[in-house]
Amino acid sequence: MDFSKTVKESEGISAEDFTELIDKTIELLRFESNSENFTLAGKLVCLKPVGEALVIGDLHGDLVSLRVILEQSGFLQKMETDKRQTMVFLGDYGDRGAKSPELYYAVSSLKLAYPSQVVLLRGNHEGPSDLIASPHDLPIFLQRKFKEKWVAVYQRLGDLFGYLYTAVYVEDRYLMVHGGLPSKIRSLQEIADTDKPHTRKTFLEELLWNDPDELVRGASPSPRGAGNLFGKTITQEVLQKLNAKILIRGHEPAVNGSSLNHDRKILTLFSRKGPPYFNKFGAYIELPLNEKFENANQLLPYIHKF
Ligand SMILES: [Mn+2]
Repeated sequence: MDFSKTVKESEGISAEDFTELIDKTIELLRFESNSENFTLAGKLVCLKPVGEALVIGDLHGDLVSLRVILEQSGFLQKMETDKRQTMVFLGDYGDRGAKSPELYYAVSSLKLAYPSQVVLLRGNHEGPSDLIASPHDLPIFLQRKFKEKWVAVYQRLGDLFGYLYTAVYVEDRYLMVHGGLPSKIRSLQEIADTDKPHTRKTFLEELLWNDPDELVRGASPSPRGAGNLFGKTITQEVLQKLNAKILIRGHEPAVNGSSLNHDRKILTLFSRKGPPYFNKFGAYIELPLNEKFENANQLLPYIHKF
């Protein structure tokens, strides 16, 4: 896939063609089944421990950073020569960046071009319609781009959000989500079930919105207005219950693009740059999935910043 071409396309695209691409992505996700690289259980993607995964954090309409990541890593070529290479996005593609519509176009195009090698997770900015992140300026950027046709495009994007996955799991290794760990979660099945309405208010909200906190004991309501802050003991207990060693998540900016929490059991990746955030660098990781690591300190050699 020629990513520069996709970027150019995304810039001049009509509302009709944009909607058509989103529709195709929805159809693909709706009928998606197990592939060479992953098995699917509801909203959970179980990645096989083979090859490498390029994991990308929040992008928030920063198309330039996505381009830099793909160029610097050469990962599209790697995916083309080796079908066991996978790309995982941790969600939050839109809002806060002028290129938000183009970013949804770009990640949808990647999924369509490499269906068995790309995983799109849901961020809190792709939340359900009754749990919308604020400020939510995607509608403004859509309106600028598509004029009076923006509403239909927005509705289809909202439909797409409902088809995105909640988490990636690599057995005995990683759990990847946008936000963080719900204190009361007991099994992977409960993550798989986050497409069911009864789990919506409990686990989905927390997986999309939670943040680790070094001082909180247990869990306490998040100052974000949704989700919780969760403490170190929750990280230990939940990772053990789910048979994972390290949580990889996005959601929070970090000065150097990445940060560690909770005795190095949590890696946060933030991949966009520029206002309104203060980070000097964006970061991503190229993770060898077959290797077993005990803590995120051991992942540092695989993190790249830009
Ligand atoms: Mn977020």
